[in-house]
Amino acid sequence: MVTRKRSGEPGTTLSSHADAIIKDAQRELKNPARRLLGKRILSLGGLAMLSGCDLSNDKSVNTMLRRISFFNDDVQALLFDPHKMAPTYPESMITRPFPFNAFYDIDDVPEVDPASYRLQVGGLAHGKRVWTLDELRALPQQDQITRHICIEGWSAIGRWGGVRFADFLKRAGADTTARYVSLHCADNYWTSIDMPTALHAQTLLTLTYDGQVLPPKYGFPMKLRMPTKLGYKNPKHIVAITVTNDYPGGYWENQGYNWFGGS
Ligand SMILES: Nc1nc2c(c(=O)[nH]1)N[C@H]1C(S)=C(S)[C@@H](COP(=O)(O)O)O[C@H]1N2
Ligand SMILES: [Mo]
Repeated sequence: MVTRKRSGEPGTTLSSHADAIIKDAQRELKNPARRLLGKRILSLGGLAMLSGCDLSNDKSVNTMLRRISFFNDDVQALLFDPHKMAPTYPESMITRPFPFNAFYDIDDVPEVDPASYRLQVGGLAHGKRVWTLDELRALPQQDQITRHICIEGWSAIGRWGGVRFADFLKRAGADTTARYVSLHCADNYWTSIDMPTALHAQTLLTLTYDGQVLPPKYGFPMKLRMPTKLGYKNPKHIVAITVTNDYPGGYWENQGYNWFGGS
């Protein structure tokens, strides 16, 4: 493998990005606090070899970045502690007003009709497959005040209330040995998460925001809130949940955002 610079160009953004990612990964692996990764040191050799890949075409750069990103997912999954709780905050620290964000403008927030709304459960699940809003509201509820962190560089503290997702998955008869849960939204946004995060005690299928019915801008009628994951992994307006072993990707993930997306 030969490293070649594109002639006549001051160095491509993609390859310098790749260098930065490789340096970060190497630093991470050298950190003695990351002993857990001992088993993974072998992969570092593979990673170092990748840095010598032919960076002269986008296809090879993309392949390399994808490999690094999958490696990064594995590392994050390995470091994820299912019993470690994300910080919670007092009511006085709630950010008001809480910011809105989506891949479109606030005027284009989808309007979901509560009467005809049905949550569909598909894939590896043998329990109840269709849920009305009233049925979701009848399940045991709890509240949490946590920090939402958006990759675009802002964070905010909010209060969400709803059903523990682990409880819901149990009632839906989900196969919790499956790898992924994918979440499809009324605005055609979608994302997917690893099963350990789906079962985490703070992962809530939320129906309320700050004690009120979840408003449209924050995801009416239902949003999955995970304080252990970045904002883009927290889908709003969910209409379908699929339990699967086939990698489902996601709206932003398929455009390069890291899939695990831990915060
Ligand atoms: N359905 C849907 N869910 C989504 C998004 C979206 O565009 N559509 N954007 C994500 C991103 S990037 C962020 S930061 C949060 C913003 O949630 P908020 O409007 O409640 O602050 O929603 C996430 N969930
Ligand atoms: Mo975000």
